[in-house]
Amino acid sequence: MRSSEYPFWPQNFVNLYRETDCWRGETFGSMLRERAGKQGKRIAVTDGEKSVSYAELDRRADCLAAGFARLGLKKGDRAVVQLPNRIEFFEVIFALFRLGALPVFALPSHRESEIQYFCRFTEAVLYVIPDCYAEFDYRTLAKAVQPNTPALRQVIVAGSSGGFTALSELYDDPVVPEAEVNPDDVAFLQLSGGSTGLSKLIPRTHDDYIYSLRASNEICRMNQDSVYLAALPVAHNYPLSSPGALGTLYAGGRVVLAAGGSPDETFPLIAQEGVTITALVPPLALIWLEAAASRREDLSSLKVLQVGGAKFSEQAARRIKSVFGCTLQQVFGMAEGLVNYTRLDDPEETIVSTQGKPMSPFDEIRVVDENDEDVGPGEVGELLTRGPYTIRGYYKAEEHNAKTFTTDGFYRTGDLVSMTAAGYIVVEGRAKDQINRGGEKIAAEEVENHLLAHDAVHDAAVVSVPDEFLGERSCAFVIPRRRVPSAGELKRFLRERGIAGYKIPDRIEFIQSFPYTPLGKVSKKELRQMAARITKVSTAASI
Ligand code: AMP
Ligand code: DBH
Repeated sequence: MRSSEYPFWPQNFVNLYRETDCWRGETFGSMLRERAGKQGKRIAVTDGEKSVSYAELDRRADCLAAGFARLGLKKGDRAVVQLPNRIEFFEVIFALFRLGALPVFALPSHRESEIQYFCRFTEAVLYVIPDCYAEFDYRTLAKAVQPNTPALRQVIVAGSSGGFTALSELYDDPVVPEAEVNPDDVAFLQLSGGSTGLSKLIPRTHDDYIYSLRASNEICRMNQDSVYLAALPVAHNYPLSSPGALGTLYAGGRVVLAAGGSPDETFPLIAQEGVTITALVPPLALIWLEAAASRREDLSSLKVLQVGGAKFSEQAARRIKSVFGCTLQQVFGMAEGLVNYTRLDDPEETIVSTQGKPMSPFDEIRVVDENDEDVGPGEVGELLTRGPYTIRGYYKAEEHNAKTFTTDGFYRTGDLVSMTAAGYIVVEGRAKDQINRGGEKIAAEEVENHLLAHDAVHDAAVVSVPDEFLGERSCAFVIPRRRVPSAGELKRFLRERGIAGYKIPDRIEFIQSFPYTPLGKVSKKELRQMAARITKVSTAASI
């Protein structure tokens, strides 16, 4: 596995992280086996109706691993997993972990364009989907993708198979997996939001990810009595690992799966299951704040409400404690690794006004200017980081890695931050060409490339516009060729190209030419200002 496709830590760091007990030599397979041995009867995961105990989850993962092996799946093979918050998600990923096959964590909102890319780029041999979810039939998506993905041998459906292989038919009698899985093997590929073109894939090892769970659990005080509500799509790094569903399983607690994050879907579950902790993105936190006043469910079991994925406004942050009677925890993390938390016993001022501090004493942080020189205390610069659970490079991305990582292995986060005197991070902006739409990241270049495929588009530039609810929305500036298409036509075109809905620009503006920087690059800064002005005018006009 130690190939240039999966960049790894240099030996001196490997030694350090082992000596300091960060990397303890556990795997996801062994972790579940151990919990099943110690507390087999306790519920591991429930959706409020169906539940699976630790012993059952362990057993079902073994059965499914045998079924996958029957299909020819081997250690190191990739499997694109696109499952919503259902118990099968855990059975599938633990089965893959047991075989040493790598889940590639697609999100339910991904469509043909993203899925085809994941399948092709990783040469995935399996693609696992639900039948239908959120009024979308994933079998149709699989049918569209399959002819263009030669390595893909099987589409597996959790639910009614529609001509593909049913997941339910793969629970064979357990067999001993052929190959041993090692703690320093890559366990899965997580997705980055990306900034240049398509999402990059993030190789995370058992050792490094399990360390991040252990460190998260300590900070979030997770234990056997913790009940974690997955309100966000559980394949995403934040609800998966900060401490998320996997952190909860590591602690021996109970994971409660909500099909969606709305108060209708989550509040009854909180009351029924006695949820103690959950994770939200800022727009969802605003919806919950709004709903709490008029709802009757008893939410008093909730001890910690995490908000992260995008910057949470201080004003809204101040309301959490009084409305929910629990502690707010700000979470500033990334699938590449580094996660920052405010601590549960931090002063309220720190909790509402910062995005926390690194979870591990072995996280190394630098805040630098354009020349990679450290900025002064309190000044704004780009955040660089390196540590025991932060990758040293993306999967199969040598050229990109050379730009995104310093020669001594720091990851350039693309986030502009300042540090308080107490070492807490405040997110101040972004240097990367990305829109953060309420926690959903959009790589501007990816959408621009799709727009450029349209006959009537000469050039395109996508930027963010401030938005009270989502934090940011997206605006595409388009220079038309001779004929000016309508905004609706372009949005339809993007949808037909099969991109996730959140990437479709909220607004499309036609323009004769772009503003340029003195160096001759399209000035996104000026375009952002223009977009903000246009939006303000049109919002004022509609009031
Ligand atoms: P990704 O690399 O796709 O996993 O996305 C991680 C990025 O999300 C970070 O680099 C930040 O830009 C953004 N992010 C995550 N949490 C926060 C937060 N609490 N405040 C501001 N930005 C955040
Ligand atoms: O936005 C993220 O990617 C994120 C946010 C909070 C994350 O990956 C995490 C915590 O682990």
